[in-house]
Amino acid sequence: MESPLQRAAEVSKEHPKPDITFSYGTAGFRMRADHLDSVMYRMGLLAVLRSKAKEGKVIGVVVTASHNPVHDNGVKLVDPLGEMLQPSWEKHASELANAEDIVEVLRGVVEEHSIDWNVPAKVFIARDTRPSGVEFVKALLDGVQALGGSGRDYGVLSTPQLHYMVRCQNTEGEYGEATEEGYYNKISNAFLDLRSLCGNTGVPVIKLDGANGVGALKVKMLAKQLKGTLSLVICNDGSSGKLNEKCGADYVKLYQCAPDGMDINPGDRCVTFDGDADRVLYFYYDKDHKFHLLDGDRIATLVVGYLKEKLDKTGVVLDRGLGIVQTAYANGNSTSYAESTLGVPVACTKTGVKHVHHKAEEFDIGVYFEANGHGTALFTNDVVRKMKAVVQDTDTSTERSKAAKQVLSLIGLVNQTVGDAMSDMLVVESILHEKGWSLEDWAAVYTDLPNRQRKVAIKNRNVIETTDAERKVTAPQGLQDEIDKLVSGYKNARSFVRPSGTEDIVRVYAEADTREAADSLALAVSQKVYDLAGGIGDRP
Ligand code: G16
Repeated sequence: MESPLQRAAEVSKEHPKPDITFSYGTAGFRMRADHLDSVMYRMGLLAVLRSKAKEGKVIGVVVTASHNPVHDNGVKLVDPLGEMLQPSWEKHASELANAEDIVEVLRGVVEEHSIDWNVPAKVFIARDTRPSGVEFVKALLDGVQALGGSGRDYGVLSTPQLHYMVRCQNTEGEYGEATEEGYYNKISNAFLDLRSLCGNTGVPVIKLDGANGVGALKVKMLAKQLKGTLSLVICNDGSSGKLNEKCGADYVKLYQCAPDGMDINPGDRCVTFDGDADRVLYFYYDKDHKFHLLDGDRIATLVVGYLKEKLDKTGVVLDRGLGIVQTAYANGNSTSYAESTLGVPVACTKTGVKHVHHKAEEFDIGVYFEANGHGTALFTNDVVRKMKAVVQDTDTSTERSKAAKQVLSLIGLVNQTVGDAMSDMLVVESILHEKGWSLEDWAAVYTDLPNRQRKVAIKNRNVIETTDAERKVTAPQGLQDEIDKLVSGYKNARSFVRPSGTEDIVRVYAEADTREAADSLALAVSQKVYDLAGGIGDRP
């Protein structure tokens, strides 16, 4: 009889590998969709081995290229508690994607992890709205079936919804029901609980940029369960525009302007999702028609400030405390506000949810947000236990009991597996509603240092090497000295460069005391990258 490995090799002929080197980047494999068929098939194979290695727990696979243009696609694996794939398995993913002989690599993984072929494997799959995703799910299922695993295809879901399904299934329903309806029920119930505990009235009107992606579809379904507590005007819902084209959270953050496809008046409360709805940002125009962005740093400080206030009211003491995790992109003023005004410790990691998430687990309540709007909050069981004890032991009419109930409802509302645009938006809405804040009130809490991000195309982005949570360059030689020299010419300035793990470019970030200074520093650093690291195309 044919062995599973022989079968995998046989079916692999239907998914030939192109002459390309693949690498598991910031959020899995990501590139032009035309090159990805073999990678999809092979990730189906790997998901089966991962599931077997985790005693038959469900492993998730998401077919998405998130913020990238529609002609790209990508794939990433999701571990049993809905978190990103364990970093030590990323090397297996890259080796398998690049292998000429897949049997050798598969055998190596089986031996290294002492995988028992008798353990049944289960894989949950979902995709975003990219047309190429349909065939890719078939390729993935071919991989899953070739190694004898069972696959469940959820069709189109937001990325965080698939993360949620995986966790629900592996915790036997403790986290929620592993269905789309279960997802909407869980977060809408928690949101309505928070609304009822706050007592304030009013129905905020939100103008939402859905990036012409999956978030626009799914938020419509969520809205039906919110019982009129929010009014959502959904723009860029995919009915005409292209995915992520001049819209979506990445575009808004990068260009610091409103997306196309929205009719905005001064003071309107505007929200933008990215293409797979795992990032969210707020923005508005003031009465002088000046654009204001409320980014991931701003959301993190809002959530942490709220939780700190509630913790103080409950009197609960946490051994590992409350903290924020940021990346090098965090605005310098958000870090100072968190540390000095809120009195909360701030940790910094490399870019990527996989890094910030693990760091946040070091706190009892770890709130992580990347400036680009990707983030969530993590709570240990100890927090839940202590809050429940306060509710049980305290007169329900007291502020102390109410605060504990609010924390528990917030925990129900947050998607603890990964950043989730829909759930995060409801978290922000809950806090703003309770405080009675407009976006202007929220923006007034601290002032961002003007900042600018740019992209530079170079021949091989891997020539750029970094250290110190990506804040310093170690190669090419001399580049960091040049950046330091440039930065010293500006006030309150900071700049760094790093290769993107999702696009074939180098990212440049600069902040300084004025808009002009931040723009000019970002340009000057981009030119140095172009000159010293092998720039291609037009010089910035
Ligand atoms: C992904 C990751 C994020 C990361 C972003 C950009 O987001 O999940 O953690 O910040 O890529 O990464 P890079 O700068 O390496 O290109 P998304 O929303 O695109 O999946």
